[in-house]
Amino acid sequence: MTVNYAKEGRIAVFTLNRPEAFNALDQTSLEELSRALIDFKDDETVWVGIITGAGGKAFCAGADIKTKLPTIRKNHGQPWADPPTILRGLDLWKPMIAAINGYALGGGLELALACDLRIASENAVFGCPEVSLGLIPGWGGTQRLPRLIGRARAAEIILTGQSINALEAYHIGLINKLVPPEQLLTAAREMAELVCRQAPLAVRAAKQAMAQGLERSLGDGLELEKTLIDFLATTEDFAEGCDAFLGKRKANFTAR
Ligand code: CO8
Repeated sequence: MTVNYAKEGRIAVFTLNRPEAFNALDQTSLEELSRALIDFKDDETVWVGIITGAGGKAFCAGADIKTKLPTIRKNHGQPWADPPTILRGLDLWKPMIAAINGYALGGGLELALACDLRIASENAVFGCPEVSLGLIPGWGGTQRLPRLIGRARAAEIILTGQSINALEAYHIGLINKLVPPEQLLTAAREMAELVCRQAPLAVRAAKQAMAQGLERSLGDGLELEKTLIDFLATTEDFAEGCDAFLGKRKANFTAR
């Protein structure tokens, strides 16, 4: 398999598995990733996803330059043809954590940007080298990077094509947490466990409100927030959360 997909309790772990090509995404890995993400989306037993790369060197070195990039020329002018993933085409409100264990370049950085939280090992390297190939970050990078770190920083990374190290990425807000390589997956699991302790429908509504709200006016975003509150008001987990607080006990959430 080019993408390993495992469920560990409430957590689903996606591991890009082409270490010989620095986990570059070819058509097969995109299709396998798409199938795994759709399963994760539909499976009520798993609440939070972690995505990482196999081998110690790379999270993902982007689109496969040998086999994937030539299809761009072939498909030019055609409707979007990549399988639905968090890069594009799949609305997934369950939270995703990127555990970045080395190079996150081009489409690899874009995959991390499509996650909600990013934890990186100290040896991680980030960059968008697409302009050096005559391309632009085309899996959402030109849109998500400036929204995340601001236009000036994003322009520097995208227009120069130069990489930055993990410490710099941390300082500019590209990643949430920086850890030694051997602690990366533990740190990602700890963060996932923290999210799993919260009411899952509320977590998903919060993700949806943030993601869709960023594309709307403040007024429309506040309306969206109200719609989601109206939905959460009817859930068993809302009653359970309040009841547990007042009863000074731990809440038992069921995603209902
Ligand atoms: N695609 C295919 N193979 C790759 C890729 C890649 N992106 N990156 C690395 N590899 C392969 C190398 O070809 C090499 O294979 P082999 O051993 O068979 O020659 C192996 O991985 C190891 O690579 P290196 O020997 O180069 O290892 P180094 O340690 O010297 O360098 C780097 C590691 C810095 C990661 C280097 O390999 C590199 O610069 N890779 C390319 C990174 C890059 O340019 N990424 C952007 C790709 S374009 C993209 O992502 C566009 C996304 C949007 C697409 C939109 C579609 C519609």
